[in-house]
Amino acid sequence: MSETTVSPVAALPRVEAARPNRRSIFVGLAALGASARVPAIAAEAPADLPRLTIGNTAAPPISRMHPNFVKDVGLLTDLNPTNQGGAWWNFDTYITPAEQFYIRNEYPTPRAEVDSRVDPRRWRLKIHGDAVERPIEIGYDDLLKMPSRSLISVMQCAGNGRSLFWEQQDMLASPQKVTGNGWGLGGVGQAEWQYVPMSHILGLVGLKDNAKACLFWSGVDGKAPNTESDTGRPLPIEEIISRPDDIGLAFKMNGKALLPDHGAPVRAFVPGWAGGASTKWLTEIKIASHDFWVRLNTIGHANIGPAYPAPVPGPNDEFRFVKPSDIRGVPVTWHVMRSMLTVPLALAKQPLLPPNYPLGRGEAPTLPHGPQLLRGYAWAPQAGVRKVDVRVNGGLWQEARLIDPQPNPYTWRRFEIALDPQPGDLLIETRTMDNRGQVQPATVPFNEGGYDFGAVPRFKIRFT
Ligand SMILES: Nc1nc2c(c(=O)[nH]1)N[C@H]1C(S)=C(S)[C@@H](COP(=O)(O)O)O[C@H]1N2
Ligand SMILES: [Mo]
Repeated sequence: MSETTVSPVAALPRVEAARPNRRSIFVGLAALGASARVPAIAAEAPADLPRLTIGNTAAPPISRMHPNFVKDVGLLTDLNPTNQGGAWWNFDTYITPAEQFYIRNEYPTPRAEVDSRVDPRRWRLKIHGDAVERPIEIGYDDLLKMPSRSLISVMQCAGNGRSLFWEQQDMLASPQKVTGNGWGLGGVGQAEWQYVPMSHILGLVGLKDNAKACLFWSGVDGKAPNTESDTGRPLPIEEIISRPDDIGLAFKMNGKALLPDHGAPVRAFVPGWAGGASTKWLTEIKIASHDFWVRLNTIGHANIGPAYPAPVPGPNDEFRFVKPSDIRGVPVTWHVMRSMLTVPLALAKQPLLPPNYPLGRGEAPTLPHGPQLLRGYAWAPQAGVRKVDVRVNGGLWQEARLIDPQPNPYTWRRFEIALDPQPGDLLIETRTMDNRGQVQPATVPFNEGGYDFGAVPRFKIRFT
């Protein structure tokens, strides 16, 4: 990666002012109850959640506090007790504000008041293993004194877009049954991350020639406060050596100290890779002469299916909370290319709709007919986005206008396309081409966990 340091704020493209506000063309559905305010209650998945709005940013914000998270999750889709999805149809900005940023947890967010291990004054990070010369242990203040960089990057769950395995590829029943969170397309956001690069950390501990893998581990988030966690993710050491200034230990998100829900005080930051590699509430880094097998590269976060032959572990590999027979597929790594329009998906087939999803089952979003701009986002972190094409009802692909520059390949770019639809239903598809000239495919092979849905997404819209 050539450009790794981006000055905060100044680098953020500002394009809003000159263009017509797309928001003004959106109408809320009558049944949305857009102005309803929810009392700040601590119930789990209340059945009577008001639905999220569609593009109506003028509506008063819906507040929703949840016992398993610290921030207000009122603008997020209530997937289940530990996962909150972004409402991508309301995304408008280049950088995703914290209140719109998805949360993907295995367990409730650990809080400093309850668990001192995530209190910045008490936090400790142990860096050790048989492939380092000088094991060290550092505190938060030590980390803040180290040289840091900042990078704008997408953070995305590998399971983002899983809903489309159900909607577009009918993978609902054995032998092609996909299970997991119905993210829609909201398991993604973009932030500016400030981090101490691994180049600095590796210099401190002294990397030995025998180094094979690096495990980022959180000993903190568990089933109950102050218990042991089983969450973390290894990377091949070559991955870090090939971009040691891009991967690091993040302590700020969008210029502010990390929020508890996003890994405070310190999380791993692995731009371009599925979010599972960016271990939150980091407490241990182990660099070893062997590979590691954990939940998030075996049972979870691995592509398991006929198209994905399982790797074979080495004789000295380390297993944490899993066993060799749990290795059944290919661990997810780099994000595949993606694109999306900022309209909600018509979800007809997925097993569970989030209770506050703005549309009923099978319902398509409605927009007034006539001339208008539709907007979306595209990202392809492995090579960067070259262009985005859009087609309507299976017609010719037309190039969309890219709005944002791309300061580094890990960032997304907004795009827009002008349409003048008559009343009626349209099927709109979006397709990213990356800088290698590859485009999103029409379908992707089956995998049990529904990861890496990189196929062309289809958006059904009813113009009235
Ligand atoms: N300790 C810990 N780290 C974690 C997770 C977790 O559950 N526990 N979830 C991972 C996954 S799967 C994703 S997609 C990202 C989500 O980051 P976010 O919640 O800040 O958006 O965190 C990763 N890091
Ligand atoms: Mo994830």
